[in-house]
Amino acid sequence: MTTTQTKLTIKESIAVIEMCRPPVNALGEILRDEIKAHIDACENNPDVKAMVLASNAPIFSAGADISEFKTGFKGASLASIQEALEQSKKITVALINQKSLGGASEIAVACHYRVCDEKAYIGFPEVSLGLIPGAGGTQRLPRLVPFKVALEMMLSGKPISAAMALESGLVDHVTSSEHLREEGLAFVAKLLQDKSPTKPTCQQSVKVEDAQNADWASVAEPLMKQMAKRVGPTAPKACFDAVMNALDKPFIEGLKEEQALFFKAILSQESQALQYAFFAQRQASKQAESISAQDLVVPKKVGVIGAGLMGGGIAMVMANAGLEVHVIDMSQPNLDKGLEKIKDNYAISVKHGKLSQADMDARLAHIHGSIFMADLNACDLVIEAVFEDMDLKKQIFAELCNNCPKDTILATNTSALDVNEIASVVVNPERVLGLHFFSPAQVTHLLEVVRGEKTSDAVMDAMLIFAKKIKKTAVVVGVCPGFVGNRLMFKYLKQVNEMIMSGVAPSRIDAIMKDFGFPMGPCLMCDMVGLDLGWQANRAPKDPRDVLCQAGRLGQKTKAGFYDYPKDIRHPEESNEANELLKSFAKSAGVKQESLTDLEILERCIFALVNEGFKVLAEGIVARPSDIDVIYLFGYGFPPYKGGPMYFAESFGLQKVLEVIGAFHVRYGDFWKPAPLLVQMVQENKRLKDWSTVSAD
Ligand code: 3H9
Repeated sequence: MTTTQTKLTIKESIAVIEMCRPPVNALGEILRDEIKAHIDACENNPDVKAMVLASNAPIFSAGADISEFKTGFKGASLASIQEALEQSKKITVALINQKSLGGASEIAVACHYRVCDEKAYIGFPEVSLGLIPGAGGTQRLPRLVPFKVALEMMLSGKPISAAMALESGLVDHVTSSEHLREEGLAFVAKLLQDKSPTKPTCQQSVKVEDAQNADWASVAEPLMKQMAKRVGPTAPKACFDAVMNALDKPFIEGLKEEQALFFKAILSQESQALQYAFFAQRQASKQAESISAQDLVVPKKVGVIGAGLMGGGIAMVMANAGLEVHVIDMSQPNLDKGLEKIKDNYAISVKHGKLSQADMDARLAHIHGSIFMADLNACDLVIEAVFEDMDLKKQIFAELCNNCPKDTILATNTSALDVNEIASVVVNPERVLGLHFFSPAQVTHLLEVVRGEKTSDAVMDAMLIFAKKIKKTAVVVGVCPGFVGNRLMFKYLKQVNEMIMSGVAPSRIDAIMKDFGFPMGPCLMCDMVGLDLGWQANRAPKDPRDVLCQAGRLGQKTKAGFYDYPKDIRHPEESNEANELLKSFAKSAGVKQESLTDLEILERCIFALVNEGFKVLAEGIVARPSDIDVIYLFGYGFPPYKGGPMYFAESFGLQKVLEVIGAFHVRYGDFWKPAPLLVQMVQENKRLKDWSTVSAD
């Protein structure tokens, strides 16, 4: 048989079926067909006594090929592969390297035995895509490992480590990482020698009987609630129902119901949005013209200028990724304070059990500091993170030219200033770009990679690979005030301000946005960030934030902002004082009071983002609409199961969006002038994916 994605070798009665579909062995039609054909051939081959499913790619497998969810499954099914392995008269073994996810783990649990390397992770992440394991996982896993482990793995989507897999019985043997193949095959040879059973473990286990009397609904509830915030309610509920079937339904019946629940989930709006977001995230960091990876210099030593909140956070990101980082500040006391803050942040993680003391020490050992620019001369990348002052930034970049080799990549973490102007003081500006981290940098996933007009392709490509290394979701954006995230956010907050001025309580806006799915509403978010960002004390107040600042209510840091925080910042309370201040300011400014419906409030917030999104797209600041969605999903808490503002607009209907924006335009004036691209797309009945094909003016 000619194969393209697998390789079969038979040696000493052991057949090894290798999956060779890098990078992740996604189990697409060809791969499934070839695996199934090999299994059938080995089953009928008297020389074969054991079959081992292994991988020739960097990981075992990422599971079902998600791109097939749109086109439908053809060829051999995962179920047919599982049945063949489970019912085989030969010993069947999954040999798991690094990662086994979703459908691949479902194949693994259908094998008679599982072996993995010590660094491996095994999981069922389907819920993160708004799905449930749909190839028997919900029925086999609870029969193989303690019921609680199975339930939590599938509800959370989080993979477990090799050590935990061994402890729970999910794997039978763990090898060293370097010698998985040899040690795994030795394990199989021993099984043969011992005449170990060809056991369909999952179907006959009595594990579920021990679990029948517990109150699993109560156990699952907190996890289901937590997951629903990210993936919507459908998948966690379907997952729970499917797993519970393993307790009281025969295996075959449980499988049938799993199928029905899986196909219902796959068609849900939540799952469609999450599948879209999966590919959108990966596409966002791709450039039209990519340089070959071998030709790129990806930084190993990073300099950070500024030991403040942003600089410190960025230094932590580097150290967390195992990179050497050198922090510079203008004064020794500032530097000491910044380094101390980094230590405190790590200590909090240790206290909460999220990091070991040894890991904290190792990370701190990567962070160095000094007050001399010359100490950056060995860095491959320098990130400037001082406050937003163009003259200061230009001065720093000019100094960097004198202190670093001419190929050191120079980045600014500005959130709004013109990257091209900063680059203008650098002799070879093709190495200058923006790396816009979002606060707190060590937590927020998003990174806007800002391409200046002179930034080279090689620098952009190196930074995109680098972004992956430091575990950030990168989106390439062009230069404009606020780039994409903040530019859209200004519009959103402008609407929030206007609605407050027209008499809507901040807490009502927050409740509506939270109900939509944001982790917090805009007013609470402003309290968290600090209301005084950009506030000028000597200027007459022009919006609600200025009014609150003037009254000393700067947000959570003063325990008073839009809300009061009498206990602590985690417990905001409605503030009569703030509400009165805002009301009297609106009155003195003569703003007409109006009553708005919840829907109008929601539409003013979301469609302010969408209208600006179309403008950003038309200006070429992003390459595709989904880039805007990725920015909002990974940097601003837009609910993932709603796909991002642009995706949401399309699901709502672009025609309807335009009607609402048009009505706001009539009612509220120029702010709401519909973006020309939106108008044109509606006129030409275009889908978002075809936005670039609208006719030229
Ligand atoms: C499932 O299994 C359902 C079953 O229960 C039932 C079925 C009936 N499919 O992320 P990366 C691509 S649902 C297709 O950049 P990393 C990805 O798009 C599935 N393609 O690498 C990218 O392509 P490109 C459950 C996939 O090292 C390339 O591979 N499984 C798939 O940062 C590299 O990916 C999951 O949810 C896929 N399954 O991370 C796992 N996976 O280069 C989803 C990846 O063209 N995958 N690609 O942009 C992941 O979590 C990560 O990709 C992984 C690697 C951790 C594996």
